[in-house]
Parts: sequence; C-alpha cells; structure tokens
Amino acid sequence: MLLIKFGGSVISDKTTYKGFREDVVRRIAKVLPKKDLILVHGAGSFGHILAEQYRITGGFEEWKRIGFAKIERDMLELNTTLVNILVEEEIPVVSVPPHAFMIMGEKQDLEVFDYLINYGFVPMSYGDAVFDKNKGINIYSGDLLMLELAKRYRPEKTIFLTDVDGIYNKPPGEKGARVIKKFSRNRNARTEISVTDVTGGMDLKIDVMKKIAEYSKVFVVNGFYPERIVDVINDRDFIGTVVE
Ligand code: IP8
Repeated sequence: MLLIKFGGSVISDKTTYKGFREDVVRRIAKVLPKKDLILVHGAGSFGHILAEQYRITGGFEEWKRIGFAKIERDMLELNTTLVNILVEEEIPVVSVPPHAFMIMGEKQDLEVFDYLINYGFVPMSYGDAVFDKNKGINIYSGDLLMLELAKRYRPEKTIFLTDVDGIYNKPPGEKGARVIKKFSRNRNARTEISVTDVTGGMDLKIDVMKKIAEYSKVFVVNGFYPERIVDVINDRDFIGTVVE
C-alpha cells in the first residue's frame, strides 16, 4: 500500500486564487500505480487564501458563513478536477470529502476507506473546511488526515509531494541550503522556512511526518519531477528526503 499526498503548492500556484497546475498533475497521474494506493491532496490557493481571509481556524461567527461555503465549493472543484484527470488515466479514484465524514474533536469514522480499499478503489481525500465540536467550524489539514490514514493502514511507503526537493537544513535558496537525505524521526531540528499556510506550515508538517514514520517509511519528494516518485516506488536511489 502506498499513501501519497499531493501538496497544495504542487497542484496549485499558491499566489493565484484557484491557479491550477494541470500540466503538473497530468504528469504525476501518468506515473501513479492504479491500485493499492490512497491519495490525499492539499488546498493550495483553492483553500488557504479564503481560509485566512475568513479566519476559519478562529471558529464560527456569522460573517464567516459565506467564506466557509466558498471554501467547501472551491475544494470540491479542485478535488473533482483532480479526480477527472486521474480517472482519465484509468485510476479508479473515488472522492471522500472530509466535511462529509468527520467532525474535528470527535472520533472520526474512516470505515468508508476500508470499503474502498477492500474493493480495489483508490480513495482520494483532502484538507478541507470542516465542522468542529468546540469551535463550530475549522480547517482540517490534509497532513493530519495523512497521519490518521497511516495509523490505520500502515502503508509500506508514504510520499509527500512538495514544490521543493525535500526537507532542507535551512530555507531552500539560502546560502548553504541542502537537502537532508535521511531525516531521523528523533531529530529535533526546526526549519526556518516561512509559509503562510493556515494549518501550520512546515514545522507542523515535519512533526506529522515524524509521527507517520512510526507506521510507515516517509518520503518527501519534489512533485515537479514525477520520475522521482517512480524511483521511490521502485526502491531506487532518489532525490529527496526519507524520514525514518
Ligand atoms: O493544504 C488545508 O489543507 P492542507 C485545507 O493539506 C484548507 O493543509 C481548506 C485550507
């Protein structure tokens, strides 16, 4: 079993509201296996811009209602666009929208994933605007969903597709920045990479990856080079980071 997350910055241009990277997604779709696969995608500019504008993580207030509705709509649009491309490649993807199966702060019911997997489908879920037991509404990050799925299905490999070459020792682009090939889950390093994700950015991501590494081998690979996914799948030397 393979668990893959399409990072929001891979599938969308994070600076342009709903800027979709169709060419990138099509190239990735061509190298994905057609079974024993669970997919999750991030929100990118289909979710984070409005989530910040409407301060969704701050909980429910009347004025946020339309913002919440717009995020739900935009995430469904992004998800459907992805599903279309993957189904064109003959991958039997079935969409599982988080707002319909989970409430934050409550036990989540992942049983539908069991059915999908047992019947050979490829479940595709995502980071979403969801209901929250305490705050009313909230944002559920695809990274946290990755953790739940890794715990439940113990995939052999978990791959995070990002817009950089892996986990760096310092922000990519800075002098001396290099990709860390093996990142130990016991390592305490903090990155200084600044991102505007409402769901916590790179530090939270690394924390989640370290937790997932308890259940699965975790890889961080640049999604703009799909051949690197093929290398990881085939146990070949690859450009990226392994968290173990
Ligand atoms: O991009 C965030 O999911 P993520 C979901 O996986 C929204 O952190 C709607 C902002």
